[in-house]
Amino acid sequence: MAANMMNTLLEKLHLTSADQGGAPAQEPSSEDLKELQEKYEKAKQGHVFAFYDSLDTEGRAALFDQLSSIDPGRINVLADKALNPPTPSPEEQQPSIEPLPSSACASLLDAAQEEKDGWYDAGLGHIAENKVAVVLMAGGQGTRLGSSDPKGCFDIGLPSHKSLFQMQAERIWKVQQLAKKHASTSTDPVVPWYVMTSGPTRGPTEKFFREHNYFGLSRENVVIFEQGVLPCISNEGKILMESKSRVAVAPDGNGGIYQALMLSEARSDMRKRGIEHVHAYCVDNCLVKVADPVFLGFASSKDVDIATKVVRKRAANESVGLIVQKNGKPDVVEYSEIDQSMAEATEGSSGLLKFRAANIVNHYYSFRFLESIEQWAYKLPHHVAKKKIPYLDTETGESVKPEKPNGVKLEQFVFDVFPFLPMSKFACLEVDRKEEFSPLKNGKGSTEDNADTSKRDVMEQGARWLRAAGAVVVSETDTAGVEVSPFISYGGEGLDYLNTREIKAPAVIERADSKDD
Ligand code: UD2
Repeated sequence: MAANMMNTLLEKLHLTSADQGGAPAQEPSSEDLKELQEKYEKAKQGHVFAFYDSLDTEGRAALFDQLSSIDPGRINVLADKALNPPTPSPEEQQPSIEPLPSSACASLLDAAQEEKDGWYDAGLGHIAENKVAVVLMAGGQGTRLGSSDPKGCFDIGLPSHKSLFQMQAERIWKVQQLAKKHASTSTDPVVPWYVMTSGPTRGPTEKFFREHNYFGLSRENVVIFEQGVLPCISNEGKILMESKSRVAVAPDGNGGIYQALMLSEARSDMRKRGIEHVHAYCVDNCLVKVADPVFLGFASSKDVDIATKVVRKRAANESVGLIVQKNGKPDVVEYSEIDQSMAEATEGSSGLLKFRAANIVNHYYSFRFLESIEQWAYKLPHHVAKKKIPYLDTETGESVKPEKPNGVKLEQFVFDVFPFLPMSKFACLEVDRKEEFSPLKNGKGSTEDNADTSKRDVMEQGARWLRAAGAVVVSETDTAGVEVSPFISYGGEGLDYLNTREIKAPAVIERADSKDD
């Protein structure tokens, strides 16, 4: 991309070249410093330089570098919107919100087997032709889980003690093998894996992948990239300082994926490889079918730009977004923003929740759509999270740990791109929750969506697969279930060799000639 085009794009995204890993930080010239200080003074954010003179060279260079990558004028606009939300227009006040039209939906719970087989074969075909990539959203900080490690490193307690990252890597390996067999090709298909991290998760994630030798995948097919950050804002609209030489920042939300795909060169890498279909998914779902051939085949058969998987909402108060039709456009109402009456509304005599299409952060994109990121990424709204944000008081120089929310973090949501599409370019596939969704959200002591429920759901799935293959699963303890390695089976296929075998649960089926351990 020509330099001037890149600069125009960066301006549009309110980024500067300094943000693009430019030359190593140097202490600025007095003219450059003066220019930047004036820019911040003009935006009434001059307090960020309060301790500049007291910093050493390294501190000054770091602060100048960071401040150069932030546009204080834009931050003021976002902060003002966040702290003084504009009165919604009548259409926004009373949007027409309905479930998606049936024309945009399908369900694996009632689709004909031959239709599902058709999607599966088409999806394996795309993989065999090296047209499929996966993007893992792994920048979240797992605060509710209570672990400081990236969630993908988490061991949910399976007999194999595999991490979520390892399970996902092995599913990629297996689906490549299935595609190779399906296309009876001699070359190994490649599904490149783009792992999006954030500031806090990048280092530990890279280290974990290196230590595990990329879980058997080729290093050149695993691209770890980083999403952007946004400054934390005080309740008075001021940029908060984390220290004398650093602005307090937070990851810009999983909606930062679009800007990050473009700026990190991940998208260029996909283009070079001839990718046409992209599966983007959430790290914390232990049942996720990575590069799911059925989903890929379904979405490509409808020739949509975006498709999303949903499961039936478990209860009105479940913390999941809802896929809806808002003013005729595909949209998601996030759990943190839904009103109770809508969450509890039921449908006629069925008693089913009227809004039950639960978002599971499992999205398909046509690559051609990702080529248009420049045209709309900057339009994604920012959601506001009121938080207790430790900061440095620039009057006193004291670090403060607030007792109550003293500011806001701004984040973008990955699904806020949905309304940019006409309904004709969007599709929704309902899948079986027990086969495809068991999120790891909560820490010890919680009753759902935690490591125990994740382990239970993986083991129960394996036992179901074995029984369907004709094996007899007997359980000597109440920890029923069998872990079936992704190397053995991706979705329950290829287990016929266990027909009539007795398997004592708990067990791990790890090798084709597996003895139950
Ligand atoms: C997400 C969905 C919610 C529902 C729920 C189901 C969004 C915005 N909300 O809520 O609708 O589907 O999951 O489990 O998707 N992430 C990043 N960078 C960030 C923040 C998050 O990569 O800055 C990743 C995170 O690592 C995870 C995914 O996005 O893979 C979802 O993030 P979360 O678990 O924090 O989202 P949650 O549970 O609030």
